[in-house]
Amino acid sequence: MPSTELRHCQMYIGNTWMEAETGERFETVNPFTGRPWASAPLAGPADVRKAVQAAERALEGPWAKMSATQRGDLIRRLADLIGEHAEELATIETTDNGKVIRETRGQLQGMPATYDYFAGAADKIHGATIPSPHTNFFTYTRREPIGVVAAILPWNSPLYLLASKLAPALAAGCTFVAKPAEQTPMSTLRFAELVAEAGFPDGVFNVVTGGGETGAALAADPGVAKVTFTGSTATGTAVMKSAADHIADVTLELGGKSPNIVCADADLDAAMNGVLAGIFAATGQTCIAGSRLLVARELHDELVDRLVRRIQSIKLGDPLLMETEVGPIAFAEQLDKVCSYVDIARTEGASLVCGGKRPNSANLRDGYFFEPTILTEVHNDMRVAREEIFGPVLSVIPFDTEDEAVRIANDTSYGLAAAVWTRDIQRAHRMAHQIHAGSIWINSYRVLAYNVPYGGFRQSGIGRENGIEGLDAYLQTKSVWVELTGASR
Ligand code: TXE
Repeated sequence: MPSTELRHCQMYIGNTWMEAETGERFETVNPFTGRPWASAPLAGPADVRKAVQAAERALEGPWAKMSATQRGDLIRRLADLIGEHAEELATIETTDNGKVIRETRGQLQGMPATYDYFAGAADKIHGATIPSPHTNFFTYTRREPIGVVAAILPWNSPLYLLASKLAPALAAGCTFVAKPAEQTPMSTLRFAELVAEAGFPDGVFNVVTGGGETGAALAADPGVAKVTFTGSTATGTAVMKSAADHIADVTLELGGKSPNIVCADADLDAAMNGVLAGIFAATGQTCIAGSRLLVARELHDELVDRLVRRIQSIKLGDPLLMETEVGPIAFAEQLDKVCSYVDIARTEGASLVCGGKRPNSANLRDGYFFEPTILTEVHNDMRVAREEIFGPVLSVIPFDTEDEAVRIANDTSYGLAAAVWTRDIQRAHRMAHQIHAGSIWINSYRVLAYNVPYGGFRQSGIGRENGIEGLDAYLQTKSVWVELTGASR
C-alpha cells in the first residue's frame, strides 16, 4: 500500500488533536499483510510534558469539582459508547496487532462491563472515622485520587489492558496520560474520540504516541504520580527505577511462564481444550499463556498425541475472519524472537513434535505466521521452560508425583498464573494453595473478570488490577485531625 493511503492519526492532548512538536511520525504495520497501514506522531519529551501538564491542570479544574456520582455518570456514558463502537474498535485493533477477531470482538463486547463496574464504584469510595487515642480529637480519613496517572501499554490487547487501568483511575478521580505501544496505537486514538464524545473535561484523558523513548520520558516526568505498566519484566524494571527517581507509585503487570498442570485423574477432554486455549489463544502472545504443560507421566503420550492431532485442524488465516482460530504474530521482531526459541530448544535437546516453522501456504506468506508448536523432552532448567517466548510454543514436562508437579511449577522467576486439572477436590485446593502465582484456575484456563483481582507474584509484577484492589491502586489516604475542645488554643 503506498504511504499516501495510510490512515493518518494525531495525538490527543488536552482535548486537542495534534502532531509531535518535531513533526516526526511513525508507521504501524498490519501483521497479516506485512505492510504499513497507518501512521501516528512520534512524541518526544516536549510532547510528553505537554500531556502531563494538561493532566495536571485537569486535576484542578471542573473534573475535581464534579461529584463522584457525576464522575460515575461520565464513565457510564463512555461504557455505552464503547458498546456502540465495539465492532469498529475490534476491527482496528485486529488490523493493528493480528489478534483474531473472534477474540478481539469478545474483549470489546465485554469491555463496557468493566467501565460500568468502576462507574458504580466511583461514589462508593469512602474513608473511615477512627477512634483517636487523644479523646479531644475527631479523626477521619479521606480517600483521594493519587494524581496524574501514566499508563504504558503493550501491543497484545491494547484497549482491554487500558480498561483495567483507565476505568478505576477515572472512578478514583485521577487524570490520565496513555502511551499505547508503537506497534498498536490506532485503537487507543479512536477510543480517545469516544472519550471526547462522552464529555470528559479537557485534559482528563490524553494519548501520546511513540515507542520506548516516549514511554521513558513519560515514566520520568515529575508530574506523574503513578505509573501503571504492562509489558516485559526488563522494561518494567526500567520503568520502576525511573518512577523511583521522583517517588511515583507503580503497578506492574509483567511476563509469565505459567504452568498448566494435568494430573493423572484429570478429565482429559477438558484438559486438552484448556491446554490449547492456554497456549494458542492470541497466538501465544498473552502474559498468562500456559506455556509450560506439566503432565502426569502416564498421560504424557496420550495427551501429546491428542494435542498434535487437534493442532493439524487449527485454522490459521486472516485474523479479520470469524473462522480463523490463530492469527499472525503481531510484528516482525516478535516473530524473529519466536523463531529463535525453536533453535534454542533444538540446541538444548528438546524434541520438536509439531510446528516449529512458518507455514508455507500462499495465503499466509505475507503475514507473520508461525505454526502452533509443541516441544517435548523439555527439562525445567532449559531456556524454553524458563524464558517467556510469547508465541505459540508449548513446552511439555512430565512429572511423577503431586509434590514434584508443585516443585516444577514453582521453579520459575515468574508467578502470574497456573492451572490444575484434576477430579480430586482436595488435591485441587492443596495445589492451588502451594503454587506461587497470582491467579490459579482449577479445571479451567484464562478466565478473568473486571471484579476479580489480577496480578503477579515474584517477577510477574507488583500490585493488582481489577476489583476493589484495582481501584485502591489509584487512591491515597489523607488523615484529618479535628481538635474538639479548643485545648490547643
Ligand atoms: O515489550 P516492552 P516489547 C514481553 C514478551 C515480549 C517482550 C518484548 O515476552 O516478547 O516483552 O516485547 C514501552 N521506558 N511482553 O518489546 O519493551 C513500549 O513502547 C518506558 C509481555 O513490546 O515491555 C510499549 O509501550 N516504556 C507483555 C511497552 O513499553 C518503554 C506484553 C511494552 O514494551 C520503554 C508485551 C522504556 N525504557 C510484551 N521501553 C505482557 N505482560 O502481556 C519500551 N517501552
